[in-house]
Amino acid sequence: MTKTSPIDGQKPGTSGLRKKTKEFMSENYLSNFVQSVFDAVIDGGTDVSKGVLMIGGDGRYFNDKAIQIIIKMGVANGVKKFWIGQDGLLSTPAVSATVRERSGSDGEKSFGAFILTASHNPGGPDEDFGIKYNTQNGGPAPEYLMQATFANTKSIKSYKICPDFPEIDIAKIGSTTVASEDGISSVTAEVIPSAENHVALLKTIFDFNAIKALLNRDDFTMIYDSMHGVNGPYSKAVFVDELGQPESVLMNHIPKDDFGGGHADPNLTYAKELVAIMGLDRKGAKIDVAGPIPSFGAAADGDGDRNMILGTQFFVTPSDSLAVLVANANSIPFFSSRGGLKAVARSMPTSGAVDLVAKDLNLDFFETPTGWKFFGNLMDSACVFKGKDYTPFICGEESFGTGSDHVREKDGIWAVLAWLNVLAANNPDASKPLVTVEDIVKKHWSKYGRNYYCRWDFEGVDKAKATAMMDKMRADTASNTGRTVGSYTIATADDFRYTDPVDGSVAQKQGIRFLMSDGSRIIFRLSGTAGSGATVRMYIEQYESEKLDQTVSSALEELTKIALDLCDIKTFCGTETPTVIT
Ligand code: VG1
Ligand code: CO
Repeated sequence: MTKTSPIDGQKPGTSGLRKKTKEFMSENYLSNFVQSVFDAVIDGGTDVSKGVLMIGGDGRYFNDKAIQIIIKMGVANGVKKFWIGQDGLLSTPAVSATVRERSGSDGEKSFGAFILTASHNPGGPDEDFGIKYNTQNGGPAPEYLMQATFANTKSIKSYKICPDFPEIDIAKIGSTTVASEDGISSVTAEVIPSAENHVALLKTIFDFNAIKALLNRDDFTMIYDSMHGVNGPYSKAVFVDELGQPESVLMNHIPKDDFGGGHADPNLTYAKELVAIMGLDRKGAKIDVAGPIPSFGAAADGDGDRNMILGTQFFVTPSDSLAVLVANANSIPFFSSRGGLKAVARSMPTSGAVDLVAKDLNLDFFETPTGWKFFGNLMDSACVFKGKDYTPFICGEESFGTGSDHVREKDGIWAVLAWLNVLAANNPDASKPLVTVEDIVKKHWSKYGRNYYCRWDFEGVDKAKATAMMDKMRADTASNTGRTVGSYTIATADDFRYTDPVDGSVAQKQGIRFLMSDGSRIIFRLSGTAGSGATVRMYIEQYESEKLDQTVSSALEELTKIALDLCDIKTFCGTETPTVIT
């Protein structure tokens, strides 16, 4: 037992706890949180001496040290077996896949995992670190477990650690067994290959032969930017080792503990190297490029759960990407072989493009709060909660996250392979001209119409001021309802509230919505992943059935002005200029 006392501000956000690395490295910070998780997990009825605790991360600064601390604490808390990703690396979707798929030599399975990541937030000693806990289904810890964890952080008095447990060499695959002093029990820490289980799973989902044939066409080229995050080894395993592509299709595929000084966030602003190669600028407008442009470009974030999809001089918004994948899902064996896609879900701020497809194809449809944990219950509805079966299932968020019920996290490389599988299905004959990413999206718009959409982020604003701004809009929902603003009428202004249809839990204050009478929407949220300060997110959407070829900024010009007026961010936060537009 090591004495400690509560540290303020250890409330997990949208996806775990994220803070400045230095704060995480300060005395007891990590240990307090980890002990609070162990206590919540054990109080929740998990016997941690049975089964395996998995640990891995996105490779950011402090990843390696944190792993050794968690092992020593795990031993002291009764864990007998660990699986650790080689070099400390496990992408978020790979953790989910490995928890679900891996069996040890005695048939043992994992009961949970610590993932060391702050996702797309920059890494390094002066940037961000993060930690999240996933449970036995491979998904993020549910709300009640995180609430119990947070409560524990506020009353913690001591934590358990075995300081003498040896450091594990995480660079080498293999197992280390340490017997207890009395010789009665032993602890085994096994370093496992990071990509093995995830890649094996992906191979059962997609038609790798069809994808290979597409990639081998003379008129098809691709490039995949891992942004120096954890995705590098996975992209190599899939595209080079399995699909036989040259290493030149991989960009920035060597993980670095500071992501090469960049911001490993796959969007038009931060993936600028890739975006330029694909012939676009940060607004998604075409630029002149010397030489040929690849047919397909993609990028991943720090922990490998996000994806950006690009065609030649063409950006696919994440909301459109979700809708197109749903419309084409049955060309992917994982869905067709199980009787076809059954249900879809999107987070509330994600555009309604997928809603139209769900309606057309008569699929069950759900609108959830932001964050992947809400999708997990829907996927587990039958197998865990004995309710209706919503699988096969696809879901996604506007924040470059897409996935299915093959795991319980969003999965960056899954989305890239899904697009390639859909492209392959649209190009059955290699002697015919290539049907491109742009062709597929435009055909989709001509059938369903287009949801013009953008998100503005105001990063690093003052938290108190941003909160005051949100409080004002919340207080004004009733008086705003029915108001006319420019050429729009606010049909409903509210604060999004979600009742989970599977377990009945209620999530409140999930975002201020202005729902216009013509179906357009303006939404405001405060980010739950900012490492420090606050980030205001403003989401704008307008549906058009006819005018399909406008630029996003001109289609959304009036609504954007209205949005800035409605929130009055200028007065509250002193700025009207976003740091990122996606
Ligand atoms: C953001 C995104 C959200 C996503 C979350 C975790 O959350 O908006 O859609 O699920 O990040 O993604 P927020 O609360 O900052 O808006 V990741 O790739 O950072 O784990
Ligand atoms: Co991520």
